Amino acid sequence: MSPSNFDLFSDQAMAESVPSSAAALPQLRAQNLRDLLHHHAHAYYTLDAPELPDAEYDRLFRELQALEDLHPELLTPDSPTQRTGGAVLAAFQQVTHRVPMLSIRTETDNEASGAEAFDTRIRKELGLVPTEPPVVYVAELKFDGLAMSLRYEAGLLVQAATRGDGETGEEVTANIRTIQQIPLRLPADAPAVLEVRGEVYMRRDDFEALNERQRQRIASGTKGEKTFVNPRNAAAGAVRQLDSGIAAERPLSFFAYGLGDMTPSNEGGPTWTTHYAMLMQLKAWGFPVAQQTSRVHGASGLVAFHQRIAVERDALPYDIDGVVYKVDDLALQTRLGFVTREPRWAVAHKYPAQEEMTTVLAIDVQVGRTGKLTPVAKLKPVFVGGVTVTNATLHNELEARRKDVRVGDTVIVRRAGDVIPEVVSVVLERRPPDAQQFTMPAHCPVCASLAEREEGDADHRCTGGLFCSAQRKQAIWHFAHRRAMDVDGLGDKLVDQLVDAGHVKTLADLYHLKLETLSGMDRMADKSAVNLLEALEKSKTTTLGRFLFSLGIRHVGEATAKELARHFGQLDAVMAASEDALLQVADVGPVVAHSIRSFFDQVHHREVVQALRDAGVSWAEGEALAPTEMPLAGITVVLTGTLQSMSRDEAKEKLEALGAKVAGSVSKKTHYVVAGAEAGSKLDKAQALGVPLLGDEGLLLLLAGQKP
Ligand code: I6G
Repeated sequence: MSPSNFDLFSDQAMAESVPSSAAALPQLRAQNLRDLLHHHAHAYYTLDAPELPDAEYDRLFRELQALEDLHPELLTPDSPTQRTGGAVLAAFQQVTHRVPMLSIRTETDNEASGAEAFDTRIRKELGLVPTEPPVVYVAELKFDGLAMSLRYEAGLLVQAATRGDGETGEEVTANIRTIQQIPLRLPADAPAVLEVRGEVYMRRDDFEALNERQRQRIASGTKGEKTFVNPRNAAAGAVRQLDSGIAAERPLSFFAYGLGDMTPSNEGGPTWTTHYAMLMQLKAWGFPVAQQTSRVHGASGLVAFHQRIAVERDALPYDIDGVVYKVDDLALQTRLGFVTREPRWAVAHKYPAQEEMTTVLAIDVQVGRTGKLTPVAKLKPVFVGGVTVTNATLHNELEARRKDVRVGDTVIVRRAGDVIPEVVSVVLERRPPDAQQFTMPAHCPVCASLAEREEGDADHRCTGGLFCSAQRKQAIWHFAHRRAMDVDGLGDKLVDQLVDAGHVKTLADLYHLKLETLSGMDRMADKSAVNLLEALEKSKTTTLGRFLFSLGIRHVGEATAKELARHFGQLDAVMAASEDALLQVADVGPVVAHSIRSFFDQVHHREVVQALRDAGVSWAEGEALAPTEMPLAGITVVLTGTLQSMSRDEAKEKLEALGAKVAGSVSKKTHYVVAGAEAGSKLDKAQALGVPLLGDEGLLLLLAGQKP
């Protein structure tokens, strides 16, 4: 049907589509409603371009249903009301295909060379010499579904049959009628008899929604329900449903890719001479044809298509297992003919499967650099998505429980693109009777410290911190950070090497490193080793705030560490503080207080602290000062531009140590803006608001406790 056939359905025509005289003629109205509903179902399901709100479609549908109830003689087999299913069969009838449903040869080579091999074969069969032009092919998608033959007589869908053994299939018309994309009636220019061949499949989103509904049914105790392992399996189940009412609840889709039997109508035979033109004709008659279908030239065209679809594959809303190449020219197809039951002019070129079944050998718990515990399913090795997969993350305990993966289970593993492999679902029917539900261990499998999950957090974490070897590198890297102990020259790579070589097992080991050890590390010049030792020595003299921050206590950031130092004045006081005492510190809430308390409750953390003190790490311990007693208490300062006397970080630290608040933006509440060279918008804002401006000198006065 060309777009102009749809003029009848334009908004204007729709509004006028029921002349008052027609309302009095149920037959005309029924025909009119069928046309409207066919048109809008095609726009919605096949063209993906709805023209009518769902509610309006439903209203028209109900009107037709009411009319047919009132006048059963008006019911026609192509009525959209006949898609909903309902018929229950005792068994499927056998159907002999008038034109056998062929199978397609699969190219064994999954690489691009598979496409080249097909082109070479075709050229050889056709006796083409290299100087002759490239063969024109049609490249199509190979949907992961079920082959189906749709028979139309006098324009009406009369039969839908599965492939079966290619000669005889099963009649599944009632179920296939429920597929909205399949026309129940063809336009007048279609042949008198037409068999359209294609693939019935289920979209991934429809599959997920169906499985969710199935899970709910199972949970609510409905007997005989199960979830489906993949969209193909769900589609096959729906097609082979004896109760078409159940089939109607399992949304299927369809793509056309070829023809079977055909008797031209009186007006003459087919007008096409190529496969591509035939597909375009099917499209015009209302059948869905994959939009990716392309006419390409020669081996290079096939290879390019194979590569393009490999990239686009994961973004498609349905599964494909490969692509199909066909010689475009129908006369050449006839010349090429068949080998046994496979056309010589077509080949399927597959991609590696993205889902496979395997078994769970164990569920291990891995500890990440930040202490996060991750359950990982250890799988019987399985080749999926082009690689051998032996592990699949289960993310956390909640996720492992949601999927209910158990040791001994048979599971479906998916690996699409470069995404890490995951367990998609469990095949419950194959679960061993004694399989135990997974629970997270109470202790870290690496260091045996307590594993905790905070409220609102999905992840369990090891509380071993500095002591846990799985977290060692992260802990050392954090310790050396510029804002922590500020060990210049101790970067990630060097930390990795020192830990891997066993030179640093705990933080204090850093202060016992020897020049020879450091010089022996990769890309470590003698000079750099000397510099690092100097930096380590310098870092020993620090502040309590920096030291507390460097310990990497969970939830204790730089600002909280400074507050703790200011509040308690001495490390021993922090280490001894109860959660209640900790709650008195500005910005410390119950989660932070609990985290600090449990950190220092662990013997090995206290040992690390002692070892660092023994190695010479020290700071000026003072009496705890109430924040209000500090010289710059209540003063808010903003720093901008490049200062001459010190870096902005240094200025911030010194100001904060005296009780000032260093803010990031200027407001009316700002007491001073310290502006260095190339100060920008903050300076402008300060001037606009009349906030006092200070330079380096003013800053030094402020730090000396004098009013600038
Ligand atoms: O099984 C098939 C899947 C896809 C096909 C096929 C196809 O074209 C996209 N085409 C033919 C001609 C055959 N099987 C026999």
